[in-house]
Amino acid sequence: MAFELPPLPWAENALEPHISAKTMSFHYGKHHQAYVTNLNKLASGTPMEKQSLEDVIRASAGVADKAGVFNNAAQVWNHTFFWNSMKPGGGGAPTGKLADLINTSFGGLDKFKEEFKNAAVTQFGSGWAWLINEGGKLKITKTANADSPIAHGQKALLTCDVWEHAYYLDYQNRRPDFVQAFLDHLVNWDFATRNLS
Ligand code: MN3
Repeated sequence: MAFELPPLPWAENALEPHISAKTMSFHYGKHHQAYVTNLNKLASGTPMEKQSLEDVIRASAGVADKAGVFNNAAQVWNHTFFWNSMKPGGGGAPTGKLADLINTSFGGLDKFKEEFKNAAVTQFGSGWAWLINEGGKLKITKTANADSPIAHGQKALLTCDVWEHAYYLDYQNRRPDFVQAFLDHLVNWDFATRNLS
């Protein structure tokens, strides 16, 4: 069975004015779609066709002649996770258990946002910033290019794509403004909470 481009969880213009419909049409309709198309070409006629996306990522991570498979499979997974990490009218504050974990792990929501923004802004070149759960202790990480927590046995709660294609049409070189908008207006705490269980 071929790998598929999952539907967006909201309309392409739903995140405006923070992320434009034009950015979404390229980012989802062209970039994300291309990773799916490329992965299917690479998987065609191999045992990968019957594997889950996560298994393909884990099996190809760090394998020299599987770099193309890894890059495309991880980017398919990372982007689907990124769309779900945002919602129209997002931002605000987490509640319940997640709020408690943010407080105990970072010393409060403002500290979390500061640390997440710093990771996202200092990722040199293309990559991702992540909130991950390590057995009840939350941590912020960053990965380069296509690299994904799936490849490292980590449990992700949220991510922000900091490849230039994620923000250049709307923010040009102002990555910090994009990350701030993600944290203040887009982040989907309900999705992060569901990932806790
Ligand atoms: Mn991207």
